Amino acid sequence: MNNNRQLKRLAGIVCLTLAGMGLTGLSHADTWRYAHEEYKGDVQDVFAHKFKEYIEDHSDHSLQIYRFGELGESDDIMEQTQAGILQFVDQSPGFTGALIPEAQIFFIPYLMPTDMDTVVKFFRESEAINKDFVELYAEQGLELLTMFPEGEMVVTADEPVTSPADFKGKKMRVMTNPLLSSTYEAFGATPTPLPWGEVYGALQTNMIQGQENPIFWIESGGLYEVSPNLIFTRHGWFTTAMMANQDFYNDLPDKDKKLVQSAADYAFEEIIKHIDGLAEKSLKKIMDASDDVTVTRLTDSQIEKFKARAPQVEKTFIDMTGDSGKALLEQFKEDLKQVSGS
Ligand code: 6CS
Repeated sequence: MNNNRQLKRLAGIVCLTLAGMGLTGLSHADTWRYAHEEYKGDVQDVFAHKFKEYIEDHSDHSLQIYRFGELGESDDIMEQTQAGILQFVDQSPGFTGALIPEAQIFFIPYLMPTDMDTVVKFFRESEAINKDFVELYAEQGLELLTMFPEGEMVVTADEPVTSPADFKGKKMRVMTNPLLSSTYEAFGATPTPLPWGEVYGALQTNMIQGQENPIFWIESGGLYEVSPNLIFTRHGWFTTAMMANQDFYNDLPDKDKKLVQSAADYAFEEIIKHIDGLAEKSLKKIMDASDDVTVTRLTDSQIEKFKARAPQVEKTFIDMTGDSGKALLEQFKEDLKQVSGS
């Protein structure tokens, strides 16, 4: 064999070896871990399973999903993700305030539109959501993959509430972010921050007299059993955020980064279909299950009394977050103007 042929043969062997590594060594199948904050069949669980379905249908990787309680509370699963024990997490901004104060923007009352189509358009198109928040989460070692709405916030209480005066003396459970406490203070109530695991028991024992959540959760968590007066205040939407540990994400080959992004996009579209009509279905289940439930839909003039308290919460948000929060709020409002067409 002359030198030339020997070289060609060697080159061929090297090529085959590299191709083999590509199939077996470099692109091996991994099992990724994903935790969220809800129960079987709830919105975050549906999202997680759609994400899993896409990943598993389009790669050799598999996804292990952990639901509420299996690995602890919301703060625990975030810590585990930051530490790299979990690769993916869904944590709602309601619990992210200490880590990313700007995430509390969702708790400025009456900032978000009330109709679902506009809300969905906002999540799809907003620069604040799709660019600014990505940067804010990245500063905490997190690759934000998507934010999505779960449902309109509805207040439940021990009696119907139609004005800030009716909230006087009521301890209202809030998720553990300081801005949401400011909102309920502004509404005339006494805010009581609690992790989710303590809410049902606290309502049952009258330690607290109310809370807020989307209807599907009031139904699935049985909150109406212990807090039967539902009040539609139209002050906000429950939003959540799904993300990856950033070191894990950055180390993925490009094709897996694309896979993860596409899986998040697919799950987003599926969840928008899932939440369409979900509140109505859940309300019907509640009404069928209980004779004690009352439903109060605030009139426009009743809403005005709560809305009048929103500017003080907006000011508190800026005090808490400084220039970064102020810029985010401006972008948020600009994006809302674009999607509302006003
Ligand atoms: O109120 C809460 O804490 C919970 N609410 C919803 C809709 N999802 C998860 C969260 O922990």
